[in-house]
Amino acid sequence: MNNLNLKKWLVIGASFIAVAVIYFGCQQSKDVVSGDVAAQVYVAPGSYDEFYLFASGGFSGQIAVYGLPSGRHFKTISVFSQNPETGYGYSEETKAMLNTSYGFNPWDDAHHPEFSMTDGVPDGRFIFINANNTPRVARIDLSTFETKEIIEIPNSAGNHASPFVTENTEYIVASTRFSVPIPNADVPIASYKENFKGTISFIHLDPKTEMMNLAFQILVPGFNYDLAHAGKGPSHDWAFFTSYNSEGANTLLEINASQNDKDFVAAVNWKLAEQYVKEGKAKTYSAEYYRNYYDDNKHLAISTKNNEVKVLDPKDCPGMIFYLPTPKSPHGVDVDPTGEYIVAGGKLATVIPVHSFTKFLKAIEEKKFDGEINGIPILQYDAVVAGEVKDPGLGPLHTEFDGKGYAYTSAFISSEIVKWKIGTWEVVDRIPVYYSIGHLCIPGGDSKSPWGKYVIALNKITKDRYLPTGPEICQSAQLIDISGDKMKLLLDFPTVGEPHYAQAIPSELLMKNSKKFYKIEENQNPYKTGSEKDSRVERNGKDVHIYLTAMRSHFSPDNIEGIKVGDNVYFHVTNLEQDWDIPHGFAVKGLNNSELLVMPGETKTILWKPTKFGIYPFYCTDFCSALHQEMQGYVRVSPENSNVQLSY
Ligand SMILES: [Cu+2]
Repeated sequence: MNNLNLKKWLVIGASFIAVAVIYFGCQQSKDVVSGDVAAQVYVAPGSYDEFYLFASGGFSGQIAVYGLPSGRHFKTISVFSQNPETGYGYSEETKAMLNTSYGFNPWDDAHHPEFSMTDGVPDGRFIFINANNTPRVARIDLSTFETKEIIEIPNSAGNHASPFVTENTEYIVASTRFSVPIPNADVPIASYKENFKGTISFIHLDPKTEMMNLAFQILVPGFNYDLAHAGKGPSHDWAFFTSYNSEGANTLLEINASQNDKDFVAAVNWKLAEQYVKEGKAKTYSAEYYRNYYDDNKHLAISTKNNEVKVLDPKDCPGMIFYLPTPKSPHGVDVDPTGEYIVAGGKLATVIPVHSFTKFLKAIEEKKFDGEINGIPILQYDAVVAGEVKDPGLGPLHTEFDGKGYAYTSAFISSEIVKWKIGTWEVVDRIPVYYSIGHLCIPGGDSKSPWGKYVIALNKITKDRYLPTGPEICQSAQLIDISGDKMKLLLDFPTVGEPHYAQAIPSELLMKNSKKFYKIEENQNPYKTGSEKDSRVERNGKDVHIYLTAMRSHFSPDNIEGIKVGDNVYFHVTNLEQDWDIPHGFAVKGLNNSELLVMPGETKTILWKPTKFGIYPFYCTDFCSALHQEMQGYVRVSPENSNVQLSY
């Protein structure tokens, strides 16, 4: 073959490959997304989505709110991280939300949102979420989409197995991923087996005040407690926690914590634990932890410090906690809508083990134990297991339910969702996801009564699915229709931060309670300015308090003189508007801080410490009206020793 002929063949060959790629490529994408998909996710302009999806922001420390089926991003709720977009954690009123026993803590890693429930069904009042790094649980009010309360959890590290709620939100449960000395102590790390312990915490939600309070903790062996779910129906009194590292390794866990064929699901009878606390069986440990509460009338966060916690030792509390052997390094633990089946996701297991609650009770009665650890009886695997789902995909992690007798399990390594039938344990369908799914979410999918229309895959890796954005590509959610026999992929949408877990709820449950503005007459902020005529500037030594009002389209006062270098200038901005969706913003040149975003009827304060004399404009940062651009003012800053009088 001469060169020309070779070239010709190469061209023909290349063309064939190109055609084949286009053809098979199209075939593949047709197989993945077909038919009337666009119509199923299209929410026409002006129309509302059917569900709200609340996804954890992972290392953003926040919660992102999306509509379903559209995947439109509506809001980022500030929870554990400062947010310069709203001033959360920067304004004087909100800083205290981020107080901890380690000081002001402006960031965390948020993983698992969980709705409050009534009778085992999400009720639309609150959503809770955990902080993993500096152990905390937050409560977000779903009428305002604002974080209302954050409680720190002492004697804990890596608050991963949290915050899952009992059937009527009696308790929010939390457990330690990292075991540590309890109380914390300066000991050699190699003394892990001797000195390190885990805890399981029960946070009580007061039904009247709706405030959180750390009711008690249970001291458990030093494993890594990973995830949790409370029981429901017949298993109402119980909560279940997965654990791995029953080996007690403290180094190179990928090998050293993967030795045992089975680790454990810990089953805790919280009703009995409650009883033991009442009977005085708990020991009081000194432990410093904060509770931060945002008062909606004062528009102000208040921190209180607690100094002790009640701790139960399983050795003193028979019948309170049992271990269910579970293959192998289990991750998720999920309870089906009937409350009978407890499904574990062994990330290194070849099957999905499903425990039976009925068999579990019977095994306890018949004392089918295989020894004990630190006073916790270990049940025999065969005595508690209801069945195993064979061939569930590689790396099964989490399971949600559709309320029609099926379970859906995410498989991280094989990047798929596997649908299986409860009772027969047979796999009936599987669908690839793109890629490396962690959690998955069916609206109400961990409740007694799921709205089983969609499953949302929460994916860690999206290489080749989106436009490149530098070294980091977004994480992603995928919407999958589960209304028919076969799962059908409908939509990909990128997420804010890492969506570890998400929960969704019908929009109608939240829309009707949505708060439109705060009543100005109910505003009890100590720096409130009730009307424009009360706006003023007051000096108290080096502290200057500017009582500023905002109303379309001006600030009052808007010319302020007599501020000096070295002053602490507090801008207390009250938004006098009494209408929906009219926030005003505030920023002043050279402000070493975030902006303020002030909702109608609210007062918010930002601290400014001018370091150079001159003229400093301030303005409204949130477009509010046709004359928004006119909404501005000036501050004159004079040298420290100047005798320019205060005027406004
Ligand atoms: Cu404005």
